[in-house]
Order: sequence, then C-alpha cells, then structure tokens
Amino acid sequence: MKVAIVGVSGAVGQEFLSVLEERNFPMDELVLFGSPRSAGKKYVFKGEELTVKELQHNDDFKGVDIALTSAGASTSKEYEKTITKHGAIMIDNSSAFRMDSDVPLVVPEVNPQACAHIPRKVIANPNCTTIQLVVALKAIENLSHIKSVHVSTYQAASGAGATGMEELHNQVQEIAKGDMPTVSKFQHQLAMNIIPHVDVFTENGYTKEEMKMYNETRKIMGTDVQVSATCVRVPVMRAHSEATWVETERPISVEEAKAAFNSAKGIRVVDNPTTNDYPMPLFVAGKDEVFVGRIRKDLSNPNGLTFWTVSDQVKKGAALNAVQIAEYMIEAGLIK
Ligand code: 11C
Repeated sequence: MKVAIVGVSGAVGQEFLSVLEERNFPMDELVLFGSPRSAGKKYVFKGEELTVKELQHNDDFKGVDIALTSAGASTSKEYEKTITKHGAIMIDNSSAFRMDSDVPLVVPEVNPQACAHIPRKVIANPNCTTIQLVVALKAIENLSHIKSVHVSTYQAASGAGATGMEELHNQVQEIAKGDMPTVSKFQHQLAMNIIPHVDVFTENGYTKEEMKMYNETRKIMGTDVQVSATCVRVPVMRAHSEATWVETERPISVEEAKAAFNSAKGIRVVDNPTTNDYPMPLFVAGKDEVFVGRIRKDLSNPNGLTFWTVSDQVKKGAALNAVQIAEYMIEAGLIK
C-alpha cells in the first residue's frame, strides 16, 4: 500500500501525518507533495525523514493507491486527473467535488456504503462543520426521521488553517502588550470578539459555509432534511462547537436520545449538569470523537430536541475522517 499526502505543509496535511502514525495505518510507503514553496521541506514520519516533492503534472502518482489531498479546491480541480490517472483513489478534503453527483461525500459513521461507487476514483471529505453534525444526526435519524435542523456554529480559528491559528495567537499577544491587533486572515479582529461570518456571503443572505451545511447534510444523510445554519467564528484555537435543534417525525425523549448517542459509533456523551460536565473545545482538541452534551427537549416544539456538540475540526473534521474513509475501504476490500 502506497499513500500520498498532497498539501502536507498545511494544518490538515500535518494532521494527516500524525493521524496515519497514531493509527498505524497499514502501508508500505508514504510520499509527500506540496507547492513549490514547500517542496524540499522535510518531515519525520515514524522516525524516517521524508522530503516534500513539488506537485506537478507528471507520473509521480504511478503506484500510489491512496492520495489524501488537502491543498485547496483549485489545486484539487487542477490535479484530479494527474492524481487518479494511474488508479490512485483521491480522498479530497477540499470543497472542489463535494456536490458532484459522481463523487461520494462520505462520513464513515453515516454513509460508508457510498464508497462502493467511485467512477472518478474521487471521494470527497465533507466540511468540518457538516461532519460533526451528521455524526450526531445519524444517531437520532435511526430513532425517527429528522424533518428539520437548526444549527448555530462556534468555529475555531483552526478552520482557517495554520495562518488562522497564528493570527489569533498573535492578536492575543498584541492585545496583552497594549498594541493594536493585526487583522489579515479574518474579516475583523477575532481575539476578544466573535464574527458571525465564515466564508463569503451568497445571494440568499447565507454564507457559503452555511449553505455547505445545508447541501452537504442532505447529500450525506440521503434525506430531505431541511437545514438552517448560522456559522460564527469564535476566538478558540482548535475544535468547533455547534448548538443544534432537531425536529423529528415522532417525539424523542432525552433518555432515548442519550441511549442512542451512547451506542453510536464515533460519539462520546459528556452530559452531567450537576457536575458542570459538558463538551468544551479546550478539552476536545486533539481527540477523535464527536462529543455530545446538553441533551434536552426543545421547549418550543414537542417533536424537538436540542443538544451541543464539539469536535476537533482538524482531526475528525478533516484528516481523521479522510483516513477513516481509507480504512473502511481497505476493510471492505474496496482497495486492492
Ligand atoms: C472553516 N469550515 O472553519 C471552514 C474551513 O470547505 O473545507 C473548511 C472549508 C472547507 O473556516
């Protein structure tokens, strides 16, 4: 098994390295690709130093079985054929192909069966906000069909990559020194602030990030669920949080929901108001699961339930989900 990482110098690329090592992913060889700027950089994997090759239109992907790509949507579009032409399966973390009808959009806890049909040899990894939402929704959908979802996100700086995290870190230091914080990556100062604006606005007044939650959730769940999202950037370094309200066909009790979350794959329930226990980004950063807490009835709707989720955006929201797709495909005999 030969694996390639494309975009290895970015936040998700670096996370691919640590997730593959942490999970002892079954492979014989790992090759790293990056932009001309990161070509030549060296990274250590399992004690071995690997050098980043420049991503180019050549035959470098000959012999590669799985390519984990996270170099932005335009790079993914430009290099799709170069990566897949010799048979490599491209598991792509960008938004380039997510809504293409011939590309499955996969969260292994929800719709692994979609991996069986890959006419373009491309599988898309959903947006991080969608991944944690659908892992939680699936547990409820198994009890009763979800008709609608309202969700408000609290998204960490990590969603904007390494430069987003760096900007928040620098702003905190600048403020502590009494200097004016430097703003470049985000639309406004993020430290000591929240910004109700992630990605660009679309014609209907929602942002692209909010529309990704609408479209991607429907594609992954394979249902007609209605989704209305408000996506907000918060001054947290890593791990996104979401407050979610669902309306189901029949009323679901808190006990039923808790039992369903407890037995669902990929979920850890932390929900004990008497001891102030609920998921928080500070404690979820670096962990694999989607953490669920604050499970309660929606007071405005007898068929409504509300809960709070937190998940590491760089890990389950990106690199880990892609690696889990690859693991599923190997287990299911869909690769080799
Ligand atoms: C953020 N969710 O937090 C975005 C980043 O479609 O893969 C991920 C963008 C994407 O800013």
